[in-house]
Amino acid sequence: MATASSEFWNEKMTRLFHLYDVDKDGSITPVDFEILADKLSVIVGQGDSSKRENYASARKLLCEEIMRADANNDGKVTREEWLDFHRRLATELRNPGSHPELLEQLTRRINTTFSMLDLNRDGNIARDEWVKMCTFFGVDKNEADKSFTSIADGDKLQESKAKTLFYDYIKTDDPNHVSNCCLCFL
Ligand SMILES: [Ca+2]
Ligand SMILES: [Ca+2]
Ligand SMILES: [Ca+2]
Repeated sequence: MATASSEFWNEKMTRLFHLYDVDKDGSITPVDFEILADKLSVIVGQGDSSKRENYASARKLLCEEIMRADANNDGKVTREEWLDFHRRLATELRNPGSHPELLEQLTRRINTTFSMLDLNRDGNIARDEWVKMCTFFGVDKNEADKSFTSIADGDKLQESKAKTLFYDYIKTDDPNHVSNCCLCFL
């Protein structure tokens, strides 16, 4: 618990909070997801209807998983609720067993995130998919490219490796951990 609350970890999770608080009103609500989804749909492409449907349901699922952090059920996730929620997730990841339902929830969220990131749905993340999504969330293009090189095997990031990085991102309080480049995806 102490390790999951390190200054670095708090900062990392706060950054993630601000990323989701798209309208910058100080809390995460379903409205933020609407705005985010509208912007993201440009990247995802509106080509065919099955793609659109998949994307819409992924987005709904992700919103549901994130809104679980709303401990007092007032429809808003405050920064405190967000940090509390992720502290519980990190603790469960470090010592699995006490709250298996938390792991199930996080797994659903991570699966959804992966499927949204895998734009062409071929089961792995290509360099251009990674860079596109990173730059969408404001990461410098060269930085994104460099981080991809450090985590991928050549020009592909396999599904299992990507998901391990996502779990590590929530779990680790090590400022030098390779998973820290996943900041935009959870
Ligand atoms: Ca908001
Ligand atoms: Ca709340
Ligand atoms: Ca792909």
